[in-house]
Amino acid sequence: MRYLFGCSRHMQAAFYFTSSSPALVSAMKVPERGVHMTDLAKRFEQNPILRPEDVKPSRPDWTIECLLNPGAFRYRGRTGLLLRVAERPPQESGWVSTPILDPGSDEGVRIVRISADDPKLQYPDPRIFRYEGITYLTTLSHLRLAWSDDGTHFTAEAMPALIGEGPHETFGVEDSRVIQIGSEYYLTFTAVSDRGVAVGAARTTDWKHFDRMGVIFPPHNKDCAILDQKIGGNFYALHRPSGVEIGGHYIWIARSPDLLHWGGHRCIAMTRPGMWDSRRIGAGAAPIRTDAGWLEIYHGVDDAGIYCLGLLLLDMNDPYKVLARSDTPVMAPTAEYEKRGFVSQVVFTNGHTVDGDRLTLYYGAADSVVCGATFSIQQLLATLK
Ligand code: MAN
Repeated sequence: MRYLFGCSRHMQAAFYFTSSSPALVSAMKVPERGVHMTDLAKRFEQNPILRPEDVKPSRPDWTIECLLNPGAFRYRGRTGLLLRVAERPPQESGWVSTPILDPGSDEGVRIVRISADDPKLQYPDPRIFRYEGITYLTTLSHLRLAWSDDGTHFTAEAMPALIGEGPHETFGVEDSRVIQIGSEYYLTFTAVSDRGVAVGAARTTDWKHFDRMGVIFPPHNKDCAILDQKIGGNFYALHRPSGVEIGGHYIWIARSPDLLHWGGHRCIAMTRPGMWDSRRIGAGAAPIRTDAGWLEIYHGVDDAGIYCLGLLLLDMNDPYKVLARSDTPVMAPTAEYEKRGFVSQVVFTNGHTVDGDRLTLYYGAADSVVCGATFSIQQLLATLK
């Protein structure tokens, strides 16, 4: 038996279940890219550096479907990644099931299980489904630490570092961004629930104890990247609210005296029709301080649903001012592990480390595995001239 669902996100895609293969299958044609670009990423030879099978599921009877989009930082001479681990119960033929955090239940988790041929089920995208007026995620994500001495070979911890807590995170926590201010690390992440998609924040000094700071940007908002230095007494954060009927998925900036109370919101970058970032854009990791200004690596999605990376350069003393922006991406899904996966044609980053001119970017490839690549910061800046 085969169940077919239309797909609006990728016009070329169909997602179906078969009785021989119970897992969700994404059958994707790779569209030809019409944009001329120079891919400046030097991908690690070891890619992918972490795959779902390298990590223990948080429950023995669950499957890790995707290991993706890590925050990155340095701590006591080592590189740390805060991985997003997306799990669910093994999928049964003819059924869709996803876990939801439910503090009221015995195990703290409830499984939503729906017959795949129920006419009320809508499956527009491998990441979500809709049923009886509620949009669910197909997986439940938590954040897990992995450590490395050389920035390339990582070992993941056995237990989650952060799992969803309270009513605003019942569908999980995703895609962390990490900055260091003195001895304190400050993280932002996507907090998902039936109440919406919001930005949560937490602080730590030892990567063992986390001080939760609650929701800092309410729904719909994600992709929050904070500058790691104050300018004129304020912190600045890039964030991505989404317009409902008017507007779109654009990058905004806000300022705060204390990393908790944010104001002075302004939209600084919109999508560009006909270009590589025509459908949606969102910030990556924290902007990098350079001689030319704050360099931000952001993701853009085009009309075919392809996720690429490009640059925004913000004024050093007034980050509301955009000095330059990439006309073409600096990295696009070209490797096989970026072209095919849970969501095909995706390079997505929210974590990097910087050592002089060398930028080491950690990224999720095809929403399935974690990879690394290096760039020269001067070479990136030169593309903006
Ligand atoms: C969204 C988020 C990311 C994901 C990309 C690509 O931006 O859900 O976590 O990596 O889509 O699917």
